[in-house]
Amino acid sequence: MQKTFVMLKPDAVQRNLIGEIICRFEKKGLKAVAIKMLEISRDMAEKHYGEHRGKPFFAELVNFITSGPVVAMIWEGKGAIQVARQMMGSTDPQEALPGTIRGDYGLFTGNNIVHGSDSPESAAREISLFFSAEEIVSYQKSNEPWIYGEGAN
Ligand code: D4T
Repeated sequence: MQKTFVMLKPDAVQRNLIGEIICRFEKKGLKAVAIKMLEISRDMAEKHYGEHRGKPFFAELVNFITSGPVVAMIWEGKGAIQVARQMMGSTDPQEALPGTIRGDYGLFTGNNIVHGSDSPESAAREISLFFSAEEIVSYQKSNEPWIYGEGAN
């Protein structure tokens, strides 16, 4: 099954949205295989957002993501990368549709609550940046046939 990296940004933590957002991923049927809270160092932030280095919002982005604790997670499931991106909504919360996380909880691009990997390559890179192999669990859930049909197990 595909794995994706999801991070609840400092604004989600400060605004008491951790449980609400985890609840959405759980209810969708995705499976949590790693979760931890941490403070991101500037070095790690610059690595995570390396593709944005040189853009006008880069310094602000690094300042924001290092401004308080975040929750780093790995969610597993069929098509997990695309599914999580759709659940998050557009980067700009003003444009994100109601029903998406950013559409329901955000108003400003700089503080857009959640990050999710945008491709299998970025998922692999971000997972290995934030988690060691020992921190990622592998387990079956008894509800899988109810999510994926009888072919699940
Ligand atoms: P992340 O990477 O945080 O999941 O966001 P997206 O994948 O949806 O969007 P992105 O990589 O284009 O942007 C990364 C991050 O930068 C902030 N940002 C972005 C910003 O502050 N101003 C901007 O103009 C843009 C484009 C928001 C998300």
